[in-house]
Amino acid sequence: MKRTCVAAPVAAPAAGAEGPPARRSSAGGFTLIETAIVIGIIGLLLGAMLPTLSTRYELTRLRQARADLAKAEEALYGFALTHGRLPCPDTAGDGAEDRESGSCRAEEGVLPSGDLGVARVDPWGNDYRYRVDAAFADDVDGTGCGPARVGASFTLCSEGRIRIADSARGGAVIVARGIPAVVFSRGFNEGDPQAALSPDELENRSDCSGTSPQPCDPDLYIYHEPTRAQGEEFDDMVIWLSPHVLKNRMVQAMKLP
Ligand SMILES: [Ca+2]
Ligand SMILES: [Ca+2]
Ligand SMILES: [Ca+2]
Ligand SMILES: [Ca+2]
Repeated sequence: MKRTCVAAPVAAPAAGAEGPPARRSSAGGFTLIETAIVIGIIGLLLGAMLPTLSTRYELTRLRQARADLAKAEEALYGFALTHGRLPCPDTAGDGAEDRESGSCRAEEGVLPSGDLGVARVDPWGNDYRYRVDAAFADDVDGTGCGPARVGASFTLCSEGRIRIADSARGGAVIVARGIPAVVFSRGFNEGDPQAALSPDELENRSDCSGTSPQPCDPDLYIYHEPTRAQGEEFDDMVIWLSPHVLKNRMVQAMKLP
């Protein structure tokens, strides 16, 4: 007679009864505590890396601004060789210089980036500013210091009115004088309502009217290294055209004398 073996059924644990202790399967997986520890370590590492990343990002933006300003300077020299004068500022926000009857509509405004073929906005999202001595940008030959060549807005003896100093306070050193044009970025703190504007930053504002928070000179611009010292905060980036380089290039191109 054939006999059949039947396995006895395994009894399921009764509801509410405690089973054997939970063990991680050999297939892997993490317990809740291990996952929390890993997340904590990743958080600490990211926290340590963020300041470094932020500094690198800011350095990249500074380098970009310096490159943009250098390109704008070269473009201004090129514009002078082509037109016999410097461009006027853009006051209407379309990237083109704004002139009226052969003169600039204003001496300070936005860099006429479209006419120059350069970047209009700095790495912090604000327009590059441009200031020109209008005598170097009008259609009138010369600046009253001598006979001028037809088609040139200035002569070898022409002097710009703009000055660059290392401070807005008394006793400042004049870094450069007789300057025909300035291009600048107002830096990272432009547009930050929490930013404190130091006297040096206020001096680089275009508004020297009675509503200005401090008396300022429209022909004076401040240039020095950036600083975060309290009350002296300064991050503007300023470049200017040397009148001698400008005239030298005009002579080499036979636009002067
Ligand atoms: Ca315009
Ligand atoms: Ca002129
Ligand atoms: Ca600034
Ligand atoms: Ca000023």
